Amino acid sequence: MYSITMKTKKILLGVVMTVGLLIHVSAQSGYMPSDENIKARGVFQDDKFGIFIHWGIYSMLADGEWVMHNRNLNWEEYAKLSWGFYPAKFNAAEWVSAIKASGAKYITVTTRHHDGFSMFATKYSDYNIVDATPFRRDVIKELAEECKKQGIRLHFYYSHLDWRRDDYYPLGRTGNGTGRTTHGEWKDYCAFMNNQLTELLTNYGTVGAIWFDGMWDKKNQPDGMTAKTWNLDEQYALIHRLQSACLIGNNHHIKPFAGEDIQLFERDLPGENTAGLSGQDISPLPLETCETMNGMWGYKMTDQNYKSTETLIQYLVKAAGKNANLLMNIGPEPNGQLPAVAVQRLREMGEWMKVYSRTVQGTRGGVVAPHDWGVTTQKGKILYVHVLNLKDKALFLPYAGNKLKHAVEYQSRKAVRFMQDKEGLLLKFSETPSSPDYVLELTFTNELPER
Ligand code: JFZ
Repeated sequence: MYSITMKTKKILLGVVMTVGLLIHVSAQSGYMPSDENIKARGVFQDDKFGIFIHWGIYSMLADGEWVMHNRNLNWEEYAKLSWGFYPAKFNAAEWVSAIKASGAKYITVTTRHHDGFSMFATKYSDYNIVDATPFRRDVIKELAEECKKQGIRLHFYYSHLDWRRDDYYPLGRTGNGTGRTTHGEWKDYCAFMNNQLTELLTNYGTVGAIWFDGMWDKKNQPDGMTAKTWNLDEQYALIHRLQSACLIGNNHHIKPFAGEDIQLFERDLPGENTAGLSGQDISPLPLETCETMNGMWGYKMTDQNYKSTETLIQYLVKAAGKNANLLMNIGPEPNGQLPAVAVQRLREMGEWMKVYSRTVQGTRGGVVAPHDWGVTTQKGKILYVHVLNLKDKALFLPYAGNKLKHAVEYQSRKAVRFMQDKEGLLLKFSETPSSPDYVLELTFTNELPER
C-alpha cells in the first residue's frame, strides 16, 4: 500500500516537473497576446506604410551593409572604422519630418546589424556609437525623442546574426571570413542579446515592434532554424514582459513561431517570390513586406538606380490590396543625411498620400482579390478599387451579393456608371484609367466581408 502511494507520488511529481519544465522551456508557446498587443496589431495594419532605415558604420564604405561579409573584412580592422564615424549632418528632426511628409506612420531603424556595431548606448559592449566613435551621441535616443515629438511610431531592427563576436558560435553560413580565431559560448551570446533588448525596451520609450533578422544564417545546421537554438521562447517572453504591446516580427522566411505578432516578407509581396526569399505560407498575422528604394539596404554609392515615385506608390497600393504593410527602405549617407533622391521620393509619395491616404491607410485587403489590373482595399461598406494597369474603359468585378449604392471617382467625386447582376459588377469609366492609380470609391448597402 505504502509503496504504491510512494510510486504514485513519484509519478505525480514527475508529471508536475515535466509540465513545469515544458511551461518554462516554451514560455511563449502558449502565447496569448495581451489586449494591448491585439490593439497594436490593428494600429500597425492601419498604418500600412513605414520607412526602413539601414544605417551603421558600414555606410562609410559606401557598399551596402553586407560589406564586412562580402569582402571578408577582418573584425579588428573593420572596427577601426568606428573611430572615423562622425555623422556631422545627422539631425533626427530632419529625418523624422522628411519621413512624415511621405505619409509613413512608422520608422524601423537598425539598432545593430550583422556587423555587430550597436548604434545605441549599451552597457553590454563597448562597440557602440557612444563609446567607440568621436560622435559620442546615441542616435537611437535622439530618433526616439523626435519620433515621440512628431507623433510617429518607432520600431527597432535587431540582428540575431553577428559577424564579429566570438560567442556567436558555431558560425553559420556567413561571416566566416572576418578573422575570428577564438570562440565563446552560445549561451553567452543569447544572454547578451537579451541584455541589449532589455536596454532597447527600457530606455527608449514605447517601441512599436522588434524586427529580428539573421536566423537564416544557421539554415545549414540541423537545429539551426529552431526556437530552441535561438532561445526564442525566453527572448520573446522577455520582450512581451517589458512591453506587452510591442510587436515581434522575425525575417526568418519560414512560418511564424509562437510569440510572433506580425509576419515579415522580404522584397516580395506576400504570395509572390520573385527574389527567392519569401516562399513561406501566409499566416493569419498582420503582414509586412520590405523593399529597397534603389537596390541596396545600406548606403551604396554606386547604386543610384532609384525606383520611380510611380512604382513606389503602386507597390504600396499593391501591398495594401494584399492586406500587407509596406516598409520602404532608405540607406542614410555616412554624414548622417538621407540621400537627396530618397527625400524627393518621400515628398512625392506624400503629395499622393495627401489625396489618397484614406484609400490605403486604415483599410484592409478588399473583398475582390488582387488581379492584373490592380487591387481593392476596403473599410466598412466602402470598397476602394485601385486600377493600376488597364487600357479598357470598363472593369468587371466578380463580387455579388451586396447591393452597390453608388460609385464615384475618388478624387473628382464624379459618378461612375455601373451595372450589377448576380455575377458581379461592371464599372464603366468616361476615360481610360490614369496612372499611377485610378481610384474608385464604391459604397455598398452592407458591411463588406473579409476576403
Ligand atoms: C536581410 C539582411 O541580411 C539585409 O542586410 C537587410 O537587413 C534585409 C532587410 O534583411 O536580408 C537577407 C535575408 C536573408 C538572406 C539574405 C539577405 N538569405 O537568406 O541569404
